[in-house]
Amino acid sequence: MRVHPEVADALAAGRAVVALESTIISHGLPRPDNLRIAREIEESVRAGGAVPATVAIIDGEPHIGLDDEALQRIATGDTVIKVSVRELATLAAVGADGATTVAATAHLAAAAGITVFATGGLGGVHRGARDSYDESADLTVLSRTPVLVVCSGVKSILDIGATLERLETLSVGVIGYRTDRFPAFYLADSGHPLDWWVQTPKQAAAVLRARDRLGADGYGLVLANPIPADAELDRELHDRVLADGLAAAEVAGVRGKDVTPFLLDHFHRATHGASVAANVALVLANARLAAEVAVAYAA
Ligand code: PSU
Ligand code: MN
Repeated sequence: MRVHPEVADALAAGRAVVALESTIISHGLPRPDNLRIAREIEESVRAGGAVPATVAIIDGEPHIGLDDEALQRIATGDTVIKVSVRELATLAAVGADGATTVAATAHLAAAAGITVFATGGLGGVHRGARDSYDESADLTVLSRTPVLVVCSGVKSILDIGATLERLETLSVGVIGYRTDRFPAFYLADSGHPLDWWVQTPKQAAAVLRARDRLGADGYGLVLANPIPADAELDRELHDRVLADGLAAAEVAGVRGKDVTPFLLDHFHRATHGASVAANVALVLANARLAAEVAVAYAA
């Protein structure tokens, strides 16, 4: 594992670091804007006072923090593979480039000693999982990885209620940020209530510290930060595009790890960029909040 010198220095000095995933760059956002957005996400972490550590695999080697050349490779490369935890060893053995999912990023970040992690949305239980068994490894990995993931909930391409039930079973704590409703990525409110919420980054850091003291530190936590109100997608457009996308995936017979990128791409094309704008707004806000939590946790 290669830790970028700036990240290594910050960790050694006990300063705030925020891990960032890279599948959102390679498979979650359209080109060519994805590279610019990846840089903006890192800037947002810096604006919040922390050091960004974007995680990806370069020539088979996990990198914790990317220089600009590596970031460009992940954003523009034609052979970058979406990697979850189970593929890390295979990719290392063959020496290929990979973009890490929430699961793989959380795993590598925790191994490097990073606790706070920002992304757009988590993977979860897919609609129809009763038949397909399609549930993201993000959930099971979070149940054994001591990170706090700042995200805007999960997309309604998933079964949100089932995802929340699984998070409960897996002992992953879910805390709202200034909300008592679990967010649905493009929409601030999924309709599902939350039992717990915090009002400040300091309070979120207090939960992390208490967790450390109580020895429950093998489990992940989710800090659910709703999309800013002025960036929400129009509900009617959202519902229509969602229904079309699910039908298109069914017709195309999309399976396995291609399902999420397929649906994201459908959303981006069918909303003519409105979903990308929403995605960017929420991920920048999450990066900023994660930095503030990391700063409070490091203090
Ligand atoms: N949800 C999003 N955008 C994304 C992803 C999920 O809104 O880019 C990516 C993340 O990297 C997440 C992964 O970890 O998809 C989940 O994929 P799967 O459902 O195949 O586990
Ligand atoms: Mn899946």
